Amino acid sequence: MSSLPTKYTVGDYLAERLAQIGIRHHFVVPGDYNLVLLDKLQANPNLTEVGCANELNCSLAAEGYARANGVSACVVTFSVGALSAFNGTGSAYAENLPLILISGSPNTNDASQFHLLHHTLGTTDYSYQLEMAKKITCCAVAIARAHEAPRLIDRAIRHALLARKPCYIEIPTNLSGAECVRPGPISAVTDPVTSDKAALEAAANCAAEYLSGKLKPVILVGPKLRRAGEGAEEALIKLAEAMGCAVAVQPAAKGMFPEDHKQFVGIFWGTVSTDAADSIVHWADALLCVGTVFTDYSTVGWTAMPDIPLMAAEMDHVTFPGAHFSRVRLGEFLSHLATEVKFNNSTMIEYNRLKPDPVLVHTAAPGDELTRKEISRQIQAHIDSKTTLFVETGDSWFNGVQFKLPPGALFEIEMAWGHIGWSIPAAFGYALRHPDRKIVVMVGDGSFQVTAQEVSQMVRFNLPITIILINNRGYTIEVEIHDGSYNKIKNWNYALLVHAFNGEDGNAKGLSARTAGELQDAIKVAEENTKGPTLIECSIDQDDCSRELITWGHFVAAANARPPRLPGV
Ligand code: DPX
Ligand code: MG
Repeated sequence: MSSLPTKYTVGDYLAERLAQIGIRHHFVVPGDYNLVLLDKLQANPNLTEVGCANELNCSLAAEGYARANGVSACVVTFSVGALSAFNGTGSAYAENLPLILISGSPNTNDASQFHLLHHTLGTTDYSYQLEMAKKITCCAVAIARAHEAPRLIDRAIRHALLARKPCYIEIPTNLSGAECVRPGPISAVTDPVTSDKAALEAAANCAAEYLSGKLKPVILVGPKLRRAGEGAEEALIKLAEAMGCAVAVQPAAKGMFPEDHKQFVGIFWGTVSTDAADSIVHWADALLCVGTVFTDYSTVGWTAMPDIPLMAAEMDHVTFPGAHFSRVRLGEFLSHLATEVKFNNSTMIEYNRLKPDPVLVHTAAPGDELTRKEISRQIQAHIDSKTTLFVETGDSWFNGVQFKLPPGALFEIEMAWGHIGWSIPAAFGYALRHPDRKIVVMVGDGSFQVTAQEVSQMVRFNLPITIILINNRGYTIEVEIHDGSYNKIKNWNYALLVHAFNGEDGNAKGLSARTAGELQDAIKVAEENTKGPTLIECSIDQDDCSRELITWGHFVAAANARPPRLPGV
């Protein structure tokens, strides 16, 4: 700690807070409004600066880092940078990830002198970026004087950590190096809020009583379970075992309840569910929803919205039919309820009757043309306990949720925000925090084209990420929702592109597979390439998409096409 400054500037203060909350890498794109700030962050020995190709990718890389680390930081310049970074910030909001968006801004004298400035809208009101940030973060602050910085920085970071949402900190270019006071104990920023004891007790009693009056309880797990942290995932396993009931999982929560657990009954995704998850969820007479998110996508165009009253256990409150309890932390609630519930395995008995037999998977001959099913078969064999699988928006979602995750394997999906191109920068950010994990990305050709540059950062940092690029020549998921010529895209030579990213010193490998044998060989190359990313372009027929995608697409299209409701109807 001896190298930490004795006199603090605003930039030093921020750097120290980022390091204290466990950030080891901060993602940046430089610009003249943030250069002094970047110098200050660089000077902190506990932070490593990670440059990104553009601010969209920078924000999505930070989004991925927050998935791995629990919190992340993205540093950009005013407007031209920040407006692009708002997209990844929106993702962090929708996906419940505390991403700290930090933007440089104009010199504090310029607004009062009515100066027109570069990188701005060409008006002299520079508050618009802060106003926009307020809509997509849980706390947005603009530092106008150095002495306010400690209070505002601490406030924004604490809000983000507690709410599991992004925050925004704006620092004028002439304040990053301005002196401010030293930081106080970090516990004031990071200490968790604990449950209100009376509310916790009452919520658990109420839930236990409600469940004891029901015959067929089922637990439905949603993506906010992992985001809640504080031991909520472990507590859920204890509760499930105490209840003995079936546990279904939403697609965005895949892997948050172990798939090898005997009470796991599949992914509940309406008519495109895996195993018999939909049958058992619809058979239930009580549904304990733990961190669930119901959207048009997760409910298959609202066709799979459960039609019984829901008991919703959220990150910081629980709501049951007839009662609401504020300030109840999810982990504490689940642990407490586990000690009060009665064992009732009726839904497991029924599920074991309904459970489909394992599907026999056909193995293609080496010379056979590559198909979607053969790609999945080979990836399934490649997934082990150290794998984290990223599945991109597109048919990769539907192929991804079908995988059987062995213990320890992790699954990442961005189903709420659904930004095509997310998986490449997000996997890059995630890999920096977890270099020990075997990271596999399944991404479509259309998505890859949005953020392809970030493969060059995987090259720069020697990250052995495997990218399975499924080239079906266009936006197939959109074809199933609503077709038109706009769903066609320009084909690229993806394997060669990766070689271009190598420049003179990279270790990336780019391969293309048209047959089952070629894919097998390419996966071997990826396994042996420990010094950089390997991209395998898998060419498949344009119409070779999952049955689930087509079915889901039809229902989502129908929901999109509902005619406007007339007033009073
Ligand atoms: C769009 C989507 O090639 O996957 O499997 O072929 O569908 P599939 P691709 O990656 O194409 C993706 C494409 C265009 N969605 O089908 S899902 C609309 C969209 C989005 N995000 C952004 N822009 C448009 N989801 C940033
Ligand atoms: Mg495609």
